[in-house]
Amino acid sequence: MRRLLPVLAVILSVFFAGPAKAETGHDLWLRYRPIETQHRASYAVSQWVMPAASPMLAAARGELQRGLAGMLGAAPPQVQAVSADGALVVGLAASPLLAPLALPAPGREGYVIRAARLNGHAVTVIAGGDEAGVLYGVFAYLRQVQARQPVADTLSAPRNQLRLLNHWDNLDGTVERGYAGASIWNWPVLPEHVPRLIAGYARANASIGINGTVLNNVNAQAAILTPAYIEKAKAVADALRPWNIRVYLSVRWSAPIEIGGLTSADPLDPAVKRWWADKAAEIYRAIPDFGGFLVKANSEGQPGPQDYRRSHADGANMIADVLKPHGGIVMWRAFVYADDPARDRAGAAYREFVPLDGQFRDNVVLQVKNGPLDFQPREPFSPLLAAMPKTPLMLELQITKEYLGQKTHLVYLGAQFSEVLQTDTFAHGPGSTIARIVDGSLDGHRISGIAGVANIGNDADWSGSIFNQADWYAFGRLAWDPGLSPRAVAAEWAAQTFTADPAFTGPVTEMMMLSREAVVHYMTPLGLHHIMAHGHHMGPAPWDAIGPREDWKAVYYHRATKDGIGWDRKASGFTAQYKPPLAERFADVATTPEDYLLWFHRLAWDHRMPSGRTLWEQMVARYRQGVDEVAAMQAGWAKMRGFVDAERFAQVSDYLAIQHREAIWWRDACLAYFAQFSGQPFPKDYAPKYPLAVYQAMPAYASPPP
Ligand code: GCW
Repeated sequence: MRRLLPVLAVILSVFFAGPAKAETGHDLWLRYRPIETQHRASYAVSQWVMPAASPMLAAARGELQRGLAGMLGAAPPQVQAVSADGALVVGLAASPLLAPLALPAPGREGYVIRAARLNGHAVTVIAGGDEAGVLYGVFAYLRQVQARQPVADTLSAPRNQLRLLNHWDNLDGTVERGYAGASIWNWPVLPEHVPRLIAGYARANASIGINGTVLNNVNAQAAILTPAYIEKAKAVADALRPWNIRVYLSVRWSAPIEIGGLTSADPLDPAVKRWWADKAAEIYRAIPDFGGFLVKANSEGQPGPQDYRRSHADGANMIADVLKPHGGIVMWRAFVYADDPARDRAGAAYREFVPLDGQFRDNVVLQVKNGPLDFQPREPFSPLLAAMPKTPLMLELQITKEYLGQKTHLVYLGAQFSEVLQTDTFAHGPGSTIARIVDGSLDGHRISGIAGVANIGNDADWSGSIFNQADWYAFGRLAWDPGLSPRAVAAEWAAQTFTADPAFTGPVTEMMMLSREAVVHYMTPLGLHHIMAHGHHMGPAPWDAIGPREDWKAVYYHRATKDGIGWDRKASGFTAQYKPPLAERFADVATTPEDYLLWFHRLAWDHRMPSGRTLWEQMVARYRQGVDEVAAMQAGWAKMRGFVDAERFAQVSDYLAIQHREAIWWRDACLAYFAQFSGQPFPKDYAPKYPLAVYQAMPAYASPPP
């Protein structure tokens, strides 16, 4: 028996410790694992002082307690005044406790982390410019410890004022373009019961600086504005408030007719305006810090002011006026392409909105998608972003992977988001990055912000896969500070989510950065776009030519014939929507980056590329490269087995296998299709496995065996 004891101990420890616990990923990046022995001294805390006289400060204190307890084994004693070296002192920068330190002013939502001396003792201070700043400072401190980074002197404040998630959640619990289960709002049980998931959601968002959320789909139902749903939204708002998250709602333009008994929704009709004013007052009675409305109008069949021959400005301003007395804002979406598709859909939003610059009220912000089309794997930036200096512009990014492999593909979007934010638009000459347009600094706007279409649902892992969590994480971090390196954000996420061991974070960060290029290569290389299957947008279908609108068909976008492929967007007038020197750069094949080549140009199949290959050969090479890159990701992940619990390791491996199979599907289906036009053979060592007809006959969400 005595000899069996150690064996038994091992079995028991395996049984009760980490590895045997079913690991769903539900804890996200907030895991607070015990600090390894060799790192303990760096993060020792002898005692901590943190007064908390409000729900938000109490939330911050609870989080710190939880984090310290998890990482140090037990939370150190909480005391009223510092009496030992190594104490942690947390509070408002201006509080009597911290004011004597004369710290630099952190500003709104900002914080300072600093080594200092208090009462003669060496302390670490976390000081917030306001209560939200304290909350964010606590999370920043915990992040550094979790990532096993040195606790560094930090002064940080958000670059963007509005850091919002947009949920495309419907009231029946489904989520448009959602791949992570049903809506987390669980409307039927609200307001009486507020599921725990909602507080967990708020806490996760606070940890990355997100401070607002639009609860419902932009394809909105009028019912969201009925008293019953306002009560439900109030219950959610109450649960989010301690975490500094405000609630916003998407509204349907025709709501005054559908639920208000009016016969018109004309923005200039006084009865319509009165209805909206009463509705706003009703909402603010329930939710005093309500943020405002998000509006999708006259887009993809949604009603809007143009139904009454009024402009987008007429519509936005009417709503802005009724929200103004309450401090609310209107986020008016620029995703419109109502006009004639014969005129190139890519240029539609610019044509509609640029003439309205300067006509919007000061509490209107225009919400613009990063690309001129629609969240493609890679798009040039929307020229609208550089063309409305008198209007605050909010950037809309898509965190859910509608066009990028949906639930399973590992595609790190932090790299894509950063690429967009760092793009120079030349709006006012060099240095006019998208980051500076949306943060308001370029044109001196009061409102600034970034919205991300959420990838969150009630799946155990929140986002449909473990690696999709990284996209949510990176969105929040980059909305706070667009200047962060996406690579550093990936490393920080991986360290907190799995292990801070550089033997793990190094290769995994490389894999994440590679994944962003891989998806472009195996789906839409060389500037191809919108060649996915109709409707559900999953899988390749460059042959797609069905449907009610020309500009919903793949063939509208690639235009492949025996003569060539791509769209001459100089001729369509689109390149002229960019500022110089970009307008000229994109108008000339020689100066257009390969990434955007077929976006801007129509070229013959034997066009000579800088590589010396023909266009066709380059296309084949890029598609093949994409598949090879996914294979490299698989091989890299296989080496990480020793660092990761079995469940999460297996999910990632399994999903990478799916991604590999589907990357082959993309490569082969697209090349089988384009081969009919190219007039050139496949290379000797490659040909699609099946004839084109097999790919064309695949049912939705099914790919042929590799
Ligand atoms: O990308 C398209 C999506 C729609 C979406 C629309 C939009 C919410 O396919 O599902 O509708 O964009 O952004 O309004």
